[in-house]
Amino acid sequence: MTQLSEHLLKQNTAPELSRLLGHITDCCTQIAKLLHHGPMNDILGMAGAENVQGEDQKKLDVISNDMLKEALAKTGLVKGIASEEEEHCVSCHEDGEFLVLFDPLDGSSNIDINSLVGTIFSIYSAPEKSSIEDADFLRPGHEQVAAGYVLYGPSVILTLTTGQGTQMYMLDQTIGEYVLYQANVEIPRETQEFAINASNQRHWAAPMQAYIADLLKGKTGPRGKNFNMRWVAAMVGDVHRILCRGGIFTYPWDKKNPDKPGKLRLMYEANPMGFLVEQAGGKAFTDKARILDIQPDNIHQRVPVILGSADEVKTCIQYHKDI
Ligand code: AFP
Repeated sequence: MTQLSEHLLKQNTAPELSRLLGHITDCCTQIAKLLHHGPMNDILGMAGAENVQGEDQKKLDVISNDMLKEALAKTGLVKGIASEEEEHCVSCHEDGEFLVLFDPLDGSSNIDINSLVGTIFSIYSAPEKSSIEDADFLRPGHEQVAAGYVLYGPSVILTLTTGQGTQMYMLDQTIGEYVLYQANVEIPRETQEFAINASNQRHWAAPMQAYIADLLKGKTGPRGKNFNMRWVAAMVGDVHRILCRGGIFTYPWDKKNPDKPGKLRLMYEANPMGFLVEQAGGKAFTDKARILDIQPDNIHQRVPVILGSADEVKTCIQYHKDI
């Protein structure tokens, strides 16, 4: 079995990036251990505070954020970090070569029901200046040098891209190392499975209403086939399923929050997932544009997201052009 470090070497990954990925994944292994013992360590439940997005923080959101922040600051490789749980970027090491953005615990509403959660990360090369500010992070997703997530499920899975395809590694708990188990993941172009929070249906815009209505008509409808539905409520779990067996995932704009362009965050959710999905042959769009081409205007910017099997994403986007 090929270990992560060996595999990165085979792919001629820059040694500094390999080291950084080693530090991130080691920290995720520690988060996985904490999750494993969650109820015993009294780390479930609310932290009693809100993050910058106005969302209630779970204790584990705060703990995993602090763990990653501390681990990355120590490496000397990182100039600064930005996180879902931090209002502004945090400076780390003035000679650091990388900027790292992360959602320390995606899907944290799943923690208390022992369901899927994960850590999502996005890596850019750092600008050549000694101090950084939020504006230095505002670069389109196609400039990412690496992106990935660690899924804390029945197995701990790292899914990673450095721009040479999307690879999956599994944590071998006996040696504490991630080993390659699925090289060059390919998302099937076509699918019969979709993921959307249907409880928001009455709030969606007309194109999404029409698209989902046609999927639900099944074999006798305009799509001529039956569709299955899944919703994990953790993007990391839904995207993992799509990487494994195809599908379309969407969190569209809805008029419940008309001033917000979407729910999901561009820089530490949509961009890294978009990079992984495209590297596996899928597509990742808002309702208008390719996600990786968006010029961000804020580190916590939100976007509508439509991603997954290439042909199905194209079909969904077509509804947004036609209606
Ligand atoms: P957190 O990162 O705050 O846990 O939110 C998870 C998430 O952003 C994304 O991972 C899910 O797809 C989505 O929220 C679920 O949202 P609903 O609760 O509205 O279904």
